[in-house]
Amino acid sequence: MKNILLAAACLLSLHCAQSSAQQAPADITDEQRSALKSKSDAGNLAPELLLSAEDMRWWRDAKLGIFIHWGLYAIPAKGEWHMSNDKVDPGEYAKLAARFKPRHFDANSWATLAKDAGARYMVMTARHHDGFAMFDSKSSYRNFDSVHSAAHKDFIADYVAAVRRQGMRVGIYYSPMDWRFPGYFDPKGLPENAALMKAQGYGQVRELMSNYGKIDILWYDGGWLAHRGTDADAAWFWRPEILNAEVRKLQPKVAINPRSGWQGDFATEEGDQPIAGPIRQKPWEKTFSIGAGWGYVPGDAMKPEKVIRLVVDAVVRNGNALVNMSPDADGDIPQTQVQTLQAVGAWMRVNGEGIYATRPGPFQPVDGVYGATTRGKNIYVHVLSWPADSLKLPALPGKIVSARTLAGAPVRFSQSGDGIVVSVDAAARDPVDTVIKLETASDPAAAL
Ligand code: JFZ
Repeated sequence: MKNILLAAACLLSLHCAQSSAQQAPADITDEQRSALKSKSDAGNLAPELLLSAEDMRWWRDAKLGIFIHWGLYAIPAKGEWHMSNDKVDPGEYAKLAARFKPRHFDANSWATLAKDAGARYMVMTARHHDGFAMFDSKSSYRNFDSVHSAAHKDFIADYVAAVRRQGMRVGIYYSPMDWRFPGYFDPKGLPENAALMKAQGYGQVRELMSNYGKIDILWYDGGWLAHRGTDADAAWFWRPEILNAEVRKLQPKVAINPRSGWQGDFATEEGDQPIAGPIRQKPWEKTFSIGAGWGYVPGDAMKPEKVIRLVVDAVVRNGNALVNMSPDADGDIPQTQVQTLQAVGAWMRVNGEGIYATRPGPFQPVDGVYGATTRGKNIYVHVLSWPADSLKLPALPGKIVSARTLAGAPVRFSQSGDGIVVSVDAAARDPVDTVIKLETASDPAAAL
């Protein structure tokens, strides 16, 4: 099912300006339909709200974040779209709150795991499309928040404190749309009910941006209406330029994603399909889940090799990776996910020098073969596969003075006006990415 979604998303992204749900194949689910919509953004709306390059530097340096999808949907364990997919009546769904009492919730263990995986920031669902707030929310329609659940707890408060304690940046995910409101499905026919949903959205964003200290990332999701049109198409209703102007007053430096219908400080790409093509101009973020769903669904975790490959393929193209893990109803991260993230962390400890605080270039990536990052006089060539015993790279003006892999193995190299040829003993190659550090006599200058 994930594959159908991805195939459909890729197909429609080619025509994203014109694409809309009406043109989507008729036999896809609402979840797939909604995914297609985010492919468009709101163009040039409110450019004055954009952060400066200087204010986005930490984000571009950070490269790896850990995402958490956690809410009432962890109890039925059918994913965060359960309420919509299985047509659960909102009144029935609300009963889950009385059962929400995670016995092992410990935000510190989550933040420690993320830190050990090599993450520099985290993003957690403060409220998903089901409407249940994981924080103390006075603006919540009908007190549908975690303080009024069996847990009687503000989970976002604990999460923010734990992430800060690990020295990471703090991100908050928030979905303006809420399936509990009939006005969401028919905003023109039920304008008063839709207005209640909008007021809740503005109120909750204000709470999240006011009550938890400095917030570094605001990760919107679902500035849509009625499972139809694009985020931008729904901007007449949500008025994201007004909402985000308020956000900027409360959190002047928060990095905002594009899914409120406003263009955003960075672009997003969703799903675990391979990343290809040249270096992208606007800073962007690949996001995918290592679990069977975004929210907890029993099943195997993604293999660490695949996670590393997606991280590297994003970074050599000017991107970050936001990797989702899914705590279960007790607040435990499934062991298979823990193992994957720890293996990613072990790789990052050896190879992070060629990832963190780098910029893409000076070579354009060659899909499936290599990509490059640079910082100061160093170039890091990420070799993903060896077409032959050696690899040929484009010519460089600066002279290479030394070469070795980040794992410490020797690298043979030759340099001429024609290009550079490097080779590493087969036994010293990394199965996912052999990172070769080339030290040059002069700054090679990043591509961006
Ligand atoms: C959205 C949510 O609907 C989903 O539940 C999850 O939270 C995910 C992170 O975000 O789903 C999307 C949104 C956008 C795309 C795909 C799924 N997209 O742009 O391809």
